[in-house]
Amino acid sequence: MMRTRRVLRCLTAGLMLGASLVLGTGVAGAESNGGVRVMPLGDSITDGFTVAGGYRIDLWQKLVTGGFTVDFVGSLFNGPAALGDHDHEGHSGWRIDQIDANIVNWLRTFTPRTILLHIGTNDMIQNPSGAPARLGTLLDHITSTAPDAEVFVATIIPLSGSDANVRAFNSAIPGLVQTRAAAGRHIHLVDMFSALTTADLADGVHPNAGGYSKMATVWFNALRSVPGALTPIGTGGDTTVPSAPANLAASGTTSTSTGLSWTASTDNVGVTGYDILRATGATGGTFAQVGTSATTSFTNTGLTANTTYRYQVRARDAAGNLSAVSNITQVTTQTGGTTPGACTATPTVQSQWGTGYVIQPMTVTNTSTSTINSWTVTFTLPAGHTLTGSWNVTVTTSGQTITAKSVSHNGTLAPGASTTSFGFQAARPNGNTSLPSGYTCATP
Ligand SMILES: [Ca+2]
Ligand SMILES: [Ca+2]
Repeated sequence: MMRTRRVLRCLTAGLMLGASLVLGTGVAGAESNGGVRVMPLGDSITDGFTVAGGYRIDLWQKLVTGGFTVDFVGSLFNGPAALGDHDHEGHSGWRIDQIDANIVNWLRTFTPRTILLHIGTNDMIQNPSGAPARLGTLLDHITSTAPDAEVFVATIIPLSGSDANVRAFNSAIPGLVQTRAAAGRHIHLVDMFSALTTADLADGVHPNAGGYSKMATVWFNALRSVPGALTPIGTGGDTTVPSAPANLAASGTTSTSTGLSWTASTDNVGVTGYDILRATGATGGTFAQVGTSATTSFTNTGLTANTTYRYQVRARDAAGNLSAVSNITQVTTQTGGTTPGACTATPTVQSQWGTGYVIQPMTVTNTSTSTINSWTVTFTLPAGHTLTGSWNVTVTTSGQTITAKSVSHNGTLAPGASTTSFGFQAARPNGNTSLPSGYTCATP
């Protein structure tokens, strides 16, 4: 017990020093993005001892991935860049009574929409007797000062050497929450204790990174379970989620991209957009958001060749309500992208006249150090020019962009070798003297 107490006090000093070094000032500059104000409230477990930022890091990531716009608030500030908003109210070493002595001022200063409270660990170490009554007093001060705020009250995580005290304290919390909820207070119980074991602790008191991640998951699920907890007050109180998008399908899949489309969702107020989620592989993996769309289609680029992906989409409304996810559609990208720069294409103007020209030969040279078995030359015709003929290539035309692919007898080139078999003819407006440009060559 005494050893633990000294540990907690050292932590406080260490964290203050760390914050000063990182910020260059002793006092935080608050970050605000105009999102829903959420106050992480408690002690060093909220501050994030052993992992600066603690559960707030993964919680932030989940909120961002989920498409929620959140503004963490509080008078303190710490954590890494992955924690996009460093504000919090987690006071290292503090007991319930110390939080209680300051809570009214903090609530009036930061006016949180939602409060995440994890407090009592230092009481277990320093003064467990009467801790539930002190927590009840704190909850009354919170809910009377911020009656519209959604207050999430966690059971405290396991604490090495104080298991009986922790269990006794936690066992009182459901009753404290239920009596206040029954009285109309916006207060919710969060079972944090059962999410962690002492194996998730780094020092017997504070979680390790994995333990904090578990806490983040519990907080996130709790936040999602209460309509409005992540929605600003005054958005019309819309708590109806849109219907799930349907008939998600992929088309036009290349080696690096695929096109998605789906049937629109409906909503009591209106669908404002869709989130596109992707997992890699035919099974397993985790769906993560890769983009958003205001329409019922999306093109996902930057994919890896010859790779299987699964997609889902979900809809959102103006209040931030998210629909269930759509059906899954699976795609496998085409084998092999092109390798630019493995070859060159050099045009020779054989002849030209007022209304046209012939490029012959187009010299294609393998500039790489290995044999290539096919090549693709791309170039741009000036406006008004049209291709009237070509030879010894397969041509695709897209607007003014011409793509010419080798055929069986001229695709294979040893390192340094060239072919002069390919050429083309084009027409142009009378008097126009311009010629094609932007010749590139790639394999295959
Ligand atoms: Ca903030
Ligand atoms: Ca709605």
